[in-house]
Amino acid sequence: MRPTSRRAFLKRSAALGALAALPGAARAAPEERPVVVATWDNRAAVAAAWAVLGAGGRALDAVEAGARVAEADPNDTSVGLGGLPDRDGRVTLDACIMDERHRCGAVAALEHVLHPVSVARRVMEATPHVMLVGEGALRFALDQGFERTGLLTEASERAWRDWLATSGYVPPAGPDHHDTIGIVAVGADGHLSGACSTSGLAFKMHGRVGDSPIIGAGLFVDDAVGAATATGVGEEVVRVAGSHVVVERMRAGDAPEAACRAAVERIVEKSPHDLADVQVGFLALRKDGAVGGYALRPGFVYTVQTPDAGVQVVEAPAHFG
Ligand code: SD4
Repeated sequence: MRPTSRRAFLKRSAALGALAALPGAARAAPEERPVVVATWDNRAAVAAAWAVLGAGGRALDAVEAGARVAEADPNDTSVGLGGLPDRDGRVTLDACIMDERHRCGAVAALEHVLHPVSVARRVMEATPHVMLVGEGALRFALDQGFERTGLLTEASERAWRDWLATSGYVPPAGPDHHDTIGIVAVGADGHLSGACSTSGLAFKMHGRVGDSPIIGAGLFVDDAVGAATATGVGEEVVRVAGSHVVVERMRAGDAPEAACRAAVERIVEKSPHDLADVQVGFLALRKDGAVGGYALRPGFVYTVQTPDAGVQVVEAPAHFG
């Protein structure tokens, strides 16, 4: 544990004035730990993770606890219970988790299980594999004692039926419905972990998997450097292995926000698609506790908690500002 006083924090912030003053840059100062940061306004999830970290717990347990909060929230329409279904009306979930030893687990297109992040952790801990999908993932989860449950709520079923009535059965590609949780943390012991959980793009084709369960795309952790996670249109993130780009840029010396900007710019440079309607946001946590984010377009916020600055919801700067 490395307790930091407000005065020490201010002194460091002054020394790092340029970083602290960047528009949208979170005020987490280097050497401030523990730190937890999550995509979007996920304050309840961050609080759950913080409770684990504050008790001296592992970052891995913290990010799992945080992701589980979003998964159980019926009002979060992009994750777990109440997540908007695919175009066939089925809620299919994607999640992954990664720890400080490069151990990782993932599930994709998993149905009927409330906490895909915990199934992903079980894949990591109890199998020789990294990812299980669909029916196999469900069978594994049930074998492991996870309960089978319904995930479609009245509200999400109504939203699906409304969409069916007008959509011509074409999955939307726009920037709506983004609340996916990507959550990364560094513990007081200086070790990093991350998790990501989503129901994917609303009304997607059945079987579609985005970036969120893909190690290197929706999440990447390297305990020597930092951690990164992504949200938004997963196809664009997968195309550039986005979270891996962010971590590698930090390894090369970029600050977290600059590393996220580099990944966004990679998408802008490489995408074969018109990005007019597309949102992608990256979030990065460096091993020393510094945090930053960057998005394709305005509106991407993230929630960060540090010992001295408390909880902040920060809007990331954007490429198409
Ligand atoms: C996906 N990246 O499945 C996810 C969607 C998302 O907030 O982030 N929504 O492509």
